[in-house]
Amino acid sequence: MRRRLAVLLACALPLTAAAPVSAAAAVPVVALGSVIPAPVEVRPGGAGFTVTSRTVIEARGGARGVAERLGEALRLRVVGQAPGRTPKIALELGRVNGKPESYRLTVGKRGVTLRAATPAGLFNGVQTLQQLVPASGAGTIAGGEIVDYPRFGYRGTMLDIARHFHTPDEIKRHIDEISKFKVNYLHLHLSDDQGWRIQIDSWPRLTTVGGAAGTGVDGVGGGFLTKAGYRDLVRYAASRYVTIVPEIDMPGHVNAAQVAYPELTCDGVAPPPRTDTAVGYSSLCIGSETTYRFVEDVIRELAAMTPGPYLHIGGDEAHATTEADYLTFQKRVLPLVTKYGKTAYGWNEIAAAPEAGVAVAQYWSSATQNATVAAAVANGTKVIMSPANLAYIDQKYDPSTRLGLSWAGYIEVRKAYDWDPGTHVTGVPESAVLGVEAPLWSETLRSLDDIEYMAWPRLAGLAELGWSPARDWESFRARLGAYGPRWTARGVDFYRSPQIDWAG
Ligand code: TNX
Repeated sequence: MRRRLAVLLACALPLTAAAPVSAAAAVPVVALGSVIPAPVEVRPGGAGFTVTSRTVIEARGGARGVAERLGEALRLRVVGQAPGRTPKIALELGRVNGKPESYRLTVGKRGVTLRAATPAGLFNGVQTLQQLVPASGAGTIAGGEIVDYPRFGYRGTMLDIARHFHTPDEIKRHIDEISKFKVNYLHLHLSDDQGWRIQIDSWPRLTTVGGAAGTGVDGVGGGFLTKAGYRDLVRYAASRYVTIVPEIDMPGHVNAAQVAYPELTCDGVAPPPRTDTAVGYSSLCIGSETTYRFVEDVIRELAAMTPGPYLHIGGDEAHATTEADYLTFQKRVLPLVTKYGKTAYGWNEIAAAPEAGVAVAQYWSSATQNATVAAAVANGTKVIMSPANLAYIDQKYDPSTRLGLSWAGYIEVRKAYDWDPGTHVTGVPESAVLGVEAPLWSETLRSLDDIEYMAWPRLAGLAELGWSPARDWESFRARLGAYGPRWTARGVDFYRSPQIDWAG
């Protein structure tokens, strides 16, 4: 059994990996290059290190928090200083190479040393280290050194909790999983036509009505986050070095808000609640001052409970708003986000507004938007890449996928992996790209299993596009196949793509 695992891991070695140093030994040896996302530099060499129950974790000062988490995960003791020859994993804060989030991991006979300039860098290194400890818990990490840092500062995914409310516990479990791949932003789509999911004190009916039982697609996705619940999620995410990006979608996708507050429509009449999946039929009343009082209240309250830099104001598919009204709206609303200390972030339609020069545009739609986005970039707008036909992890893998939609096409694992965010849109150079995000819309999703099945393994590939400097499908494919048993061991429901040779 052990031998079989060793052989499987050996077969899965990517091009950059070391050969197993002790093929004859009974314990598996995990190559330094087997990690997802692929590290920037891997220099195999020297004796490896075997983690046993005698291994201690050594950490001082600012390294202690991350070390405690590693200790819990590996069930090892954490100490301030380990005596002389004790086999140890030492975590230390100190300069590596000046790159944000970087870390250096050195593996030798006596132990492992992980060094980073910041706790976020240490956390990244710990994610790498955990993938190097054999899934079985026993075994040897190959000797050598990794020096690693991300290509992009923003590696994100989005979860739609408007179409279906996913509970704080489900969101936390998802945060645990995404952070293992160094995904560091979680965008929460908090409002849409079918539901409103975040408590706003100055407009309480948004959640008492808009988040009530019976809201959501098919009327089965009710619920909302209280302010305390949201703050708790923000803290939980931060402890995994994940930043929450809240989104209130407007001026379209507002039916749930208008059901709760009919004064947000132009005729003052409440529309019927909607539980279907149509888009593009609702709009805030652009000429009404009530609209801007509402928007400012929401932005102010949301900004006050969000420590992260971004506040997403939606802006997509506003088909029930005229183009002129759309621009009028953005002219007032984009500066409001700045007023409350946040960077405005919106779907790529916001790029049409001159005020978007200080904002971030999330590229999702087809080539018809490219010229507008490129012009905005020339005016200072930064871009997050989420092209729907490649990065939308709510799309089916193939025609037989039970969950998901397919309007943007089928997205198998290779398709999600094999593109370049730095050159994808003409006129949007890598220097204007902050990173990559994989949105997960929830029209068809109900449970955590559903979330996981759509996210994994594609999100691992998109995380690699955001982190690693180069992509190599054959290498990724091999590393992914070897990773499968880790998901299985944690009970994560993933899609066993036929493109991958799954181990275990
Ligand atoms: C388009 S893409 C939407 C969402 C849907 C999604 C389903 C975008 C910015 N808007 O309203 O949920 O398609 O795939």
